[in-house]
Amino acid sequence: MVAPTAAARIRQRAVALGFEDARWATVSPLEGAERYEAWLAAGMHGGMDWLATAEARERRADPTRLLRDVRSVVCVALCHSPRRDESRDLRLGRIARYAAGDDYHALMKEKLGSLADFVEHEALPGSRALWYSDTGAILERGWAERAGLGWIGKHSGLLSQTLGSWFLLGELLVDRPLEADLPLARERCGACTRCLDICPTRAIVAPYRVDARRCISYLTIEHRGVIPRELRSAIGDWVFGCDLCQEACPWNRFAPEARDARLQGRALDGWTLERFLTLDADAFDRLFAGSPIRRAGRDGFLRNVCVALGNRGERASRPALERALRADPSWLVRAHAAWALGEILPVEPPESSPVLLEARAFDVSETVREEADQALKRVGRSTDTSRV
Ligand code: B12
Ligand code: SF4
Ligand code: SF4
Repeated sequence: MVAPTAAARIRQRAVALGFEDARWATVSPLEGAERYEAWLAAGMHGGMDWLATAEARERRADPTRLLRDVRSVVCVALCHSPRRDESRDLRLGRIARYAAGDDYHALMKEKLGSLADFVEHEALPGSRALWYSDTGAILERGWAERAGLGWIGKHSGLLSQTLGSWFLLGELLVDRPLEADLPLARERCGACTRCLDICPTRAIVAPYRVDARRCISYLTIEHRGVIPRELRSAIGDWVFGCDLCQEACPWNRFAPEARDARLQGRALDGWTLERFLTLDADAFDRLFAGSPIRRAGRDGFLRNVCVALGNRGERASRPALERALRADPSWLVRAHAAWALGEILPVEPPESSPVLLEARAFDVSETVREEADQALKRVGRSTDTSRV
């Protein structure tokens, strides 16, 4: 039998380690597994193929595939900063709050690893506790909802009355039962539809259902290729992730501050969107060492920067974009630089687009030539290349 104080001690230790909350759920089939299957069947995972493998699906449906004899799932919430620095956003474009500081995966490793140790050696000696956060084949929101950390909002994120939604999730799978769960959080979205209404790409296709292929977070972080042209303008100046559906949520008005200073946004003094375009692969890795932004990769991030500059439409950005279109080693970056120039040039005299003409005629990549052609059409130039 489990000592009745074990769960309370785990919760206390979790809070001491810097988590805002910790709750636990009993293991039995999760409603979320069916929702997950339906989401995959509709193709809403886009290019995130690792989510759809047979192994990933089986593990999500059955956590005993992760830890045989698992009896409890302890779910924790780690708050990141709820604030944005507007002057920084002006310089760098908008970065999702969770990603503006150090990589939370490293913090989870430290804190959850320590909590797992505590469970195995002190709270439940001889037990096994495995920790997960984000990258594991586990339905994190579904378990957190079951554990009573909060409810699933219409934007599909987990939120709570006391924490809002600016927090990340982590879990411990434990092979021992814990005492009765704490009461569940009541669903409090009511008739509100603010998150659906604000989403600029209409990615929340129905309450609780996000089509990742349209979500700015997916397009700027996980998506590896060209950003669909019809979605580019709606991305605005988000260069990594998107927070709009959470910003619109009334429950975030009183969200707490991050307790761990490593989750506060980095200043990146001296950097601007235009200067990001000078980053080569090594410089990118150095600048974003320990930051979630590395996930997008150098080419993906610079692609996003071009889209943001195109959407801002400022003439002062043109030299940086022209340099990128002429000389960037990545066709992906050149293609989006061409698009961005097409968004900026309409306010310029037509003869000021030689770089686009050159790219349309001579770039080795067909995609870049096509983007340059489209951009030139937008700026009203003839498609005649003889003047290059
Ligand atoms: C793939 C993924 C993405 C994809 C797809 C997101 C999505 N909504 O499915 C993309 C790249 C778009 C993404 C974006 C973001 N993500 Co993400 N992502 C994941 C990941 C790896 C898997 C999510 C998944 O399985 N999606 C498939 C859907 C079907 O499952 P689900 O998200 O669990 O969805 C729940 C609801 O859809 C619900 N549901 C479905 N139908 C119905 C119907 C009803 C009636 C109800 C009540 C519920 C319901 O059921 C599911 C739970 O059981 C998880 C980590 C993990 N291993 O779980 C992180 C995770 C969900 N992401 C997270 C974060 C922070 C984000 C962003 C906020 C980052 C940002 N600022 O840019 C955005 C938010 C976008 C959004 N509105 O969801 C956090 C969420 C924390 C929280 N408080 O909820 C997680 C848990 C990572 C972590 N460890 O903290 N993400
Ligand atoms: S993160 Fe942005 S794009 Fe994605 S669902 Fe929310 S508001 Fe829409
Ligand atoms: S914005 Fe409204 S509908 Fe969306 S999650 Fe928040 S309370 Fe729920």
